[in-house]
Amino acid sequence: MNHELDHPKDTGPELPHEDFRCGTVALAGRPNVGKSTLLNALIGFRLSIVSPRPQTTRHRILGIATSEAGQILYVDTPGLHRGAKRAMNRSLNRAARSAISDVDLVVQVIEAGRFTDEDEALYAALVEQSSPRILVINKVDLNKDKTVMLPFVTELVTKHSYDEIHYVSALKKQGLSELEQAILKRLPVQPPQYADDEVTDRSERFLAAEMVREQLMLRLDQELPYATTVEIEQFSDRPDGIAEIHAIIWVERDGQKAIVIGNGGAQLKAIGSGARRNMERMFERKVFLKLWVKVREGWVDDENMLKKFGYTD
Ligand SMILES: Nc1nc2c(ncn2[C@@H]2O[C@H](COP(=O)(O)OP(=O)(O)OP(=O)(O)O)[C@@H](O)[C@H]2O)c(=O)[nH]1
Ligand SMILES: [Mg+2]
Repeated sequence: MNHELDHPKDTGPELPHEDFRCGTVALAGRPNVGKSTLLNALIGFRLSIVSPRPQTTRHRILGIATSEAGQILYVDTPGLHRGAKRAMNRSLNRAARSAISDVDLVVQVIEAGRFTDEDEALYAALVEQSSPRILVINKVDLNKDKTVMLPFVTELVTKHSYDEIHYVSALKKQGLSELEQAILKRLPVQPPQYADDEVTDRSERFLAAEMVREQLMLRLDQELPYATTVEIEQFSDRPDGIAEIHAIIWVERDGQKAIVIGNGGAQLKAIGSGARRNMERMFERKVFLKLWVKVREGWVDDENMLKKFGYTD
């Protein structure tokens, strides 16, 4: 599998058959509704990082699903949220907003039984776009009592207009093939933009940073994950076939550094081995991962630092 492709091909392959479809689909929604879980389920590959915490995704991430019928270019996005006071949060919202324009279709993901002010704000932004929109009601596995869904959806559609509504469990992989069919039929007939074995346009370097960040989201408490980011300082393939990766975990304060390292380095070791395991699975080779923790005061509020750390989209 080639994860390294940075640019789409100049000339795509021949049209496999005359009604082959290809287009871009944004997965949008407020934080934590399951957009990244859905992306991974739809492409059949664990590409985008997932955690139980809101604001896990910080970048737009392209995931490619190619079948006989077509090629769907899914764009996972940071959760659109309100009251974004810090520069980092504003950057997340900018990335989310830019990802919903210039696409062939938007899938708005919500949680079963809940339509919050943030869902409403996203809907208002979608109405301003001309692209068709599908509502995905995710996490239906959590609703044991199915009868409560009917009044919820009835109420929803009196005030909102969607081209289609789908009930899905991204976690349990339910309702996905119907959703895929609905998406595909709304995409333009055109040749694929990527080779059929490609899953993303993101580099291994980017994905390595994400996998360290996923461990931070999973293992650190309270606000600490939001004070961290990851920079890959070195990514090189050694002659023995091992990928050597050096990453810096940036935090805002000395006290945070001590917590990330943990007692006798135990926390940092757990972060490293969790990330390394996932990298080896994704990169299909052995990984030697070295981590450092460094302090950069106020980076979360500093536009220039955000740029340096890759938050530019
Ligand atoms: N029960 C259940 N949990 C789900 C489902 N889909 C996602 N989750 C869980 O919801 C949490 C958030 O999932 P993510 O995929 O990270 O959500 P997201 O919308 O990408 O969140 P942000 O990146 O923060 O905007 C995780 O704990 C997932 O396991 C589902 O269908 N059912
Ligand atoms: Mg996400």
